[in-house]
Amino acid sequence: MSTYNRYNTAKEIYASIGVDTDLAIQKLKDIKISMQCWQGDDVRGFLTDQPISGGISVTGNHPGAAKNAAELRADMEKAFSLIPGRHKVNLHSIYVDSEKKPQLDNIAPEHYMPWVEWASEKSLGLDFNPTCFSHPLSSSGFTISSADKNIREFWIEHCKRCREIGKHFGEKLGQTSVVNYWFPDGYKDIPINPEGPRRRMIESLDRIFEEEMDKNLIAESLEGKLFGIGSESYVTGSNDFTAAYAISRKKMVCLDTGHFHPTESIADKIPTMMLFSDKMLLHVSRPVRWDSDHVVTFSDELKAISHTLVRGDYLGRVYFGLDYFDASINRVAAWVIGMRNMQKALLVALLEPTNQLKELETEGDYTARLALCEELKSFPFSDVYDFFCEQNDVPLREKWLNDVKKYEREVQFKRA
Ligand code: RNT
Ligand code: ZN
Repeated sequence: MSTYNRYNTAKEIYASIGVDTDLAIQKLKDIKISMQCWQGDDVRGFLTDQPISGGISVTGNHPGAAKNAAELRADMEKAFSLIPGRHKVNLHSIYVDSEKKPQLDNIAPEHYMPWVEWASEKSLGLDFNPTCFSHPLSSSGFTISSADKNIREFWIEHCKRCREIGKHFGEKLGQTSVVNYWFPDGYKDIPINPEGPRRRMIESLDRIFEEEMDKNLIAESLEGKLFGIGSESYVTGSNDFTAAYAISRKKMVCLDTGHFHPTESIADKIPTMMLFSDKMLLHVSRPVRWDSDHVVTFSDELKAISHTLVRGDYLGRVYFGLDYFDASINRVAAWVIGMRNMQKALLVALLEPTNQLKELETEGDYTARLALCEELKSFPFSDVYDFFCEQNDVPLREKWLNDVKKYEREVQFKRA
């Protein structure tokens, strides 16, 4: 049966429970997901040869990682050609693309010019991140909450410069640039004075954000963390600290799905956050036992998050960024898998008769609520996703893998 015919059958099935598949597709098309550049080169960047540090790590040795910005862009283009829709690219400050190699407290928009030109040509948005890890000045385990004034000043300046760059991206591309702040600061062992670093972090952050910036150009978020390797006992920017700071300063909270206890549901945190802030950022990742940043799968948690977003009508208030790095598989495939999974989960949620379910809940008919939710799980959403792929000229189902294998043979494996 053709994709179109399958779609029409699915459309009828969904229509029988009051769901408009055309509308769901329309909404899905408008959702931009920020694709993390750092999946393409194992979070190395193009500034130094420092190994990755700061409580995060990449494992695997699949050949063909991008070695420079041109290769990284080519790889991302390949991935985008296999993902329906127009999206965004998430850069870290270490992805400088210029002759000059500036210090992190010296970076400026000029060092990212080719990225802006490329994004503008491809109609992509650009997001940005300070890189407060993998650097000699973060090797003590502290950055903006360090007791050492020189260390604090260096990272404050770095973050201020990142804001300027984000603002520049927003101006040049006509799309809000999301700048996300995350600090690895913490103690391996139990601190006597947990308040000290947090007070310093507040002071540093207030200085970073001193200058008001146009929220249409730059939307800023703070990402908390449970722990990292080397900060097992204490993280200055814990979830509670970060959420409280962000809300009190009218910044966004970034919830990273890898930064919580394994049994904690992120889906349930979103509606609470949305009561206290206008917008938020989601870092979609997959923790396996810890914040291991595995490739995002089509998991129950991902679906639960998507359901929460649709049911609460939060889609217009949430920015999406993928955040994982896996070097054990083809890096382009890793992007495609995660991006398509995010879309599929959102589509499943968009194909739900939300109002009907809300009514059942209000009436107290929990039997029908559960029965319908369970039946919906085996509705033919994949026929709708296939149709969406076809409309967007990208391969259906597993067919995209052929393209990646070919690219791997012809491009990635030929790299030095
Ligand atoms: C680390 C955070 C952070 C990073 C990226 C590379 O725990 O999740 O978002 O993964 O900045
Ligand atoms: Zn993250």
